[in-house]
Amino acid sequence: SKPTLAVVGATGAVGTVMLDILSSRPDVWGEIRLIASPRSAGKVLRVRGEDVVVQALSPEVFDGVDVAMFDVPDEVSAEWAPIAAARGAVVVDNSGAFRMDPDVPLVVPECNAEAARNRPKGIIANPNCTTLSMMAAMGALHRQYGLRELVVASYQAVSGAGAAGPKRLYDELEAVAGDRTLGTVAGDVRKAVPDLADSPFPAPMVLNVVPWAGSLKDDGWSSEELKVRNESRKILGIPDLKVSATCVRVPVVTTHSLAVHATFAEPVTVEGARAVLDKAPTVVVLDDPAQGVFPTPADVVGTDPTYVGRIRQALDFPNTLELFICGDNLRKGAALNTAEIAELVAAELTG
Ligand code: 2RA
Repeated sequence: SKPTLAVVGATGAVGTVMLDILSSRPDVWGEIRLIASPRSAGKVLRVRGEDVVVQALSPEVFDGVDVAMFDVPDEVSAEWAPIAAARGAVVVDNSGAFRMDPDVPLVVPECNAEAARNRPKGIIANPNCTTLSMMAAMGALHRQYGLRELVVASYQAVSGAGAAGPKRLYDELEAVAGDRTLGTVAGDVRKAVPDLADSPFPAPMVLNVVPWAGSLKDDGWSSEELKVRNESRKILGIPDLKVSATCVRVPVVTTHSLAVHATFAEPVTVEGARAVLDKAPTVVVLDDPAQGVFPTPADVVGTDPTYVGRIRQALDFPNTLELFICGDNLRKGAALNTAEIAELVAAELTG
C-alpha cells in the first residue's frame, strides 16, 4: 500500500507551497496528514483536490506515519523530529536543526541522492534555500570540472523570512506609492515606511537593498553566509571547499538569485559549461544577453528549475566561471526539494 505522509507546518509559507506541490506531482502517497501548531488546528486546507482538517502537533499524530516532512522553526524541529522518528516515521526536515549533524544526511537529489539511504537517526535534512537555489547547477559543474572555490553574493527574496516577509514588503510598497521624491535624500525611505520595529528586516526593503539575512555569528558573519559555506561542502562532498559568501536581501517577493564566482580544478570554457548545464535535467540555461535573455526572479518565480545565465569565463582568474543563478526559494529552495527527498524514501519503502 502507499505510504502515509505527514506535513508538519502545513499552514506556513513553505507548507502552503508544499500542498500545491503535493497536489501536482505524481501521487505516491496514501493518506496525507496535515499538522500544525495547536493555534492552526481545525483549519481546513486543500491538498490533491480534497479538504483535509489540520491536526495539532502531538506524539500520537505520528502513529502510522511513514514519512514526515517538517517545515517549522529550528527549535520546533529539534524537539519534534526525534519524536516523529521514534514513532517510526522517516523525517525530512527543512529547519537548520540537523543539517550539520554528521548522522543526518543533507540531500539534494541531483547531487547526492544516495546519501538519503544512510540516516542513522531516521532524519534527513533539507538544505537552506540560499545554498539549495544553486546546488543543481553547481553539482553538475563540479562533476565535470572539480569545484575548488566558491565566492557568492546572494540576492534573497523577502519570502525567505516566512509569510511576514512579503506582507512587510507589500506594506512598504503601499506606504511609498505615488511619492516620486523618495530615494533622493538619505533616510527619506526609512521615514516613509511603517515602524521598522515591526519588520522582519533591519532596514527598509522597498527602494533598497539590505546586506543582511539571518542572525549574527562570530566575526561579523551572518548565519546565512555560514550556511552557504557549510552546506555546500557537505552536499557536494568537498570538505575543504573554499567558500566566501555575502548574503543580501532585495525587494523581490519570491526567488533567490546568486552571483557565483566558481573556480575549478580543470580548465573551463563557456561552451563546455553551457553543454554541462544544458544536459542537467533540472537546470535551464537562459543566456543570451544580446537578446535580453537572462534569469530574473520576476520571470521564473513559481517554477521548478534552477536557471543559469550570464555564463562568463573570468578574465583574470584561471579555471573560473562567473554565473548568475535564480531559483524559487519556496519551491526548489524548500518545498520541492523536500518533496523530492520524501519521494526517494517512499520509493525505498515500497521497494
Ligand atoms: C532566508 N534562507 O532567505 C533564509 C530562509 N531559510 O531568509
